[in-house]
Amino acid sequence: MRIRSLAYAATAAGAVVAAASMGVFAQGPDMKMAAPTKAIAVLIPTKSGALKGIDGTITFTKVEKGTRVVAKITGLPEGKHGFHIHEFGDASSPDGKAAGGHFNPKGMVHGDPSKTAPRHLGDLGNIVANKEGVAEYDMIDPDLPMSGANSIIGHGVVIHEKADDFGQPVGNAGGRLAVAVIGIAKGE
Ligand SMILES: [Cu+2]
Repeated sequence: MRIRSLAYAATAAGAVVAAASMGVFAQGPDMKMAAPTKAIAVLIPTKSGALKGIDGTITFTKVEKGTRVVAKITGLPEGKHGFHIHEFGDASSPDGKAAGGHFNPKGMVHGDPSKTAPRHLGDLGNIVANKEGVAEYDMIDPDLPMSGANSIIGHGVVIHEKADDFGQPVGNAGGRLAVAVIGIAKGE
């Protein structure tokens, strides 16, 4: 009898635990964080980028017509550099390759984001560095989501050695000078 009541007690306790965890799931939608309105990516130079002293941040802010992408990067060789969101938010490899290929959740061909033609979601075109090595970028992208299935949050950003010439399959932009991970930032 005693054993039986203990077993009963254990079952009852289990049920309470189960109910509690179900409760957590049931509360999911309420507990879920609101969709991010701002994200930030802080550049980490690759081995070759570190030699040049590359530094900078990229912010993504939700605006009425899409996502505003603003970047200021210093220490770049003068000229155009391919600028993409890559599949992985992984800056761990010295050559930047842990960031994987272009973020392309819709399975499109590579393209120029300033055109209406198809593009990888991660195709941000080029950033252009002046003689002082400073590149600034400020564009509103109508297609970059910060929430939902194709959210850019947690993916990577890559600054390439060469220009993205929009050739197939990935724009011939060469090696990687810096990588960043897109994280949720405090909204404005
Ligand atoms: Cu790239």
